[in-house]
Amino acid sequence: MKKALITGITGQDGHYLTDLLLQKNYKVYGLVRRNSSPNTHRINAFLNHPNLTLLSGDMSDSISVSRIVADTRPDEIYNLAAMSHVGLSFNQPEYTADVDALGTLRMLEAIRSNKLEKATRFYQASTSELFGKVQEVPQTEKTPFHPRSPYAIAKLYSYWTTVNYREAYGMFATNGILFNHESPHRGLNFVTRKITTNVAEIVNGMRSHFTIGNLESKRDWGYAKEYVEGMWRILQQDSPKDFVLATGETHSVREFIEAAFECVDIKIEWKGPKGSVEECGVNAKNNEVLVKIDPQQFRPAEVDLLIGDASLAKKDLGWEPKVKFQELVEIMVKHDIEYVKQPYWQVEKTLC
Ligand code: NAP
Ligand code: G4F
Repeated sequence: MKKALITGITGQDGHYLTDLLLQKNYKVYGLVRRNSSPNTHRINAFLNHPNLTLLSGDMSDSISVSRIVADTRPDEIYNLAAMSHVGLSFNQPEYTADVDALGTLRMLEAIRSNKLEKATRFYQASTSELFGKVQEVPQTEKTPFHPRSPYAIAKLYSYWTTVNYREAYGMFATNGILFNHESPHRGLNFVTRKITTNVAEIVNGMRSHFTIGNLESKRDWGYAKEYVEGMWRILQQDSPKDFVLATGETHSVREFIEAAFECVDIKIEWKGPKGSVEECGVNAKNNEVLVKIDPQQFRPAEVDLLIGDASLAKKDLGWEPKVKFQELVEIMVKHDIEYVKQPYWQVEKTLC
């Protein structure tokens, strides 16, 4: 039985990867950080699984990281733990660097100090945010990086540390450069889930409108469930290599909002000067304002356009995403229309 250690197991990708690896009959260990309230809601369904063990640790603490590697001696490590919110990283740059940059170094050193360089395969959750102010369209494994946030800069450190440990110590250490991937398990303060939960609340008569930041930024949005399959395939190759995972389609935040409202038969019309804070989205049927602009949601530096070319993943991994933009929006809206009716939703949204 193969053993895998997942950091960030309580996150969106952690949920889908745990599900996948348990189905593949792995023994799964999850590094979980201490929280004052339970943070395992996404993996509650697996908690009684005999092949899942959660271990207390924190990526900012090299002692716990090293101890967990020593105790578990995993065949594969998926390093998903991160302060993953780009906007918030501008407010918490030092913490973001500690966890997202040095956390990776701590894990790679834990592999070395436990003499597992030749035994343990390492996957680093790298990101399309590395491309930032993009140098070419679409972005591939060869596109130069230009990070635009403390988050992306911390992830750049981790990207190169992973490459360096591969080259310096012959480790099977790889980067998955993943473009945005979403799902009903996405955190509530990422733009897609923010939109789908707010649309769900509007259609259920629980709110009249919601606010949003930059409508123009474009992202290559895929379905998280398919992306964790790609992570696993990256670690099953004969030799370590870095891969882009993406859909090859790009859509703006504005288009995401329009598509989400379309799922509930509302056509959005935009009123007011385009790109200004006076612009708003109204219900074309009755002129009711449903979307307003909140300048506080804009970032000090924005990533305007991401679109990935995952040809290498298709060729080498046989990985190709099936769920594209429209279906993804439908999956999320359909889920959230029921989700916001649950009693704990009111608590959850105030905690966000
Ligand atoms: P997520 O839902 O925000 O999950 C992040 C995970 O990291 C959570 O389990 C969180 O624990 C954990 N974590 C945060 N700080 C930690 C610390 N100090 N020690 C231990 N664990 C810590 O993120 P995701 O969307 O699943 O993304 C997974 C990874 O892929 C992240 O590294 C992200 O940066 C990267 N990535 C994501 C995307 C995307 O579109 N989703 C694209 C490219 C790359 P709590 O539950 O306790 O908060
Ligand atoms: O949903 P977002 O916060 O995701 P972002 O910044 O693209 O980062 C996500 O994807 C990365 C991969 O490219 C991951 F590495 C990272 O960990 C994370 O998972 O924002 C998407 C876009 C941005 O341009 C943002 O400015 O939406 C824009 N936006 C507009 N209004 C908003 C809002 N973003 C958020 N979170 N909230 C808003 O109200």
